[in-house]
Amino acid sequence: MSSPSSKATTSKTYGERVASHSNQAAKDLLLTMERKKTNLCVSVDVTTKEELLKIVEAVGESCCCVKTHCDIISDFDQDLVDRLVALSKSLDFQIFEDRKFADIGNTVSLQYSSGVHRIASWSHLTNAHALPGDGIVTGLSTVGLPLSRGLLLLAEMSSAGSLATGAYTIETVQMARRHPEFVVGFIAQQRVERLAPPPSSGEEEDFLVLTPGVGLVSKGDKMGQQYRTPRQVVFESGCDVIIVGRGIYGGSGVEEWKSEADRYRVEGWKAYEERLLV
Ligand code: S5P
Repeated sequence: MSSPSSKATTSKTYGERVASHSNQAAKDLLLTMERKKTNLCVSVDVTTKEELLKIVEAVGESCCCVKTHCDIISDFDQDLVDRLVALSKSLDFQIFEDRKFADIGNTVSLQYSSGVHRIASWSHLTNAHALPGDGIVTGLSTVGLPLSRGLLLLAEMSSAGSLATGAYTIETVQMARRHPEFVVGFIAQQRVERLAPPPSSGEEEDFLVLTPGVGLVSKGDKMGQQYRTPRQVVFESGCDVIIVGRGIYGGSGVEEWKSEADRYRVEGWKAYEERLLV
């Protein structure tokens, strides 16, 4: 049998992959996934604090990560942050603010550290578009690295007609490789690092691929969203984390949120176990 380090990323367990990461947020996410047997990230896109906390309380046990859009919450305040962070500890999940930064380095460093949201103070992971060039990573890393945060680059999107394809996706992978201490992976629909030429150093690399556009029932919405199943995402495309929003919180109350979250957890984990056997 080959040693864990010589295996392909998708043949390793999440636990085995911890050693391939130097970034603390990446390590913590993988450890959480292994410990809780879940590769589910729940996207809680609701507009009030109480709604958000109620959903997180219901789904927190089933997921490794909760994804937020803090700028859609009308009564966002420090109390929400304190309660969300407390839930992340008691229910054992990471927090991912889906901020999709897209400006020059100086501006994003201020957007990340300051303003009403002070994202870096509470969110373990955040994400950015590669569009502005390497300065966006440098700007965010000056704030995030001292706090042991991690960054995901948007290499592809789930929406119809996305322009993040081809050379743009490959350039995004190359950008990630230039910042291995802070960029821990991608938002993408497949193992995008395999689209780019292998790293020139010949060194082994390990990126986390978090994938939105996941649904067991719906195939999409009226605004361009496109859904695939957990099996298509994790087994067929080799992605690591399924991001599910309306498929879970679209349910009508606590019991339904809980059972839907657990259903996605089971489906995602089954697909991961199946891929380990290949
Ligand atoms: O390509 C993307 C990237 C992201 S982060 N497509 C997406 O849908 N997202 C986010 O994932 C989106 O902003 C939303 O918060 C979530 C998908 O939600 P759902 O309700 O469609 O599952």
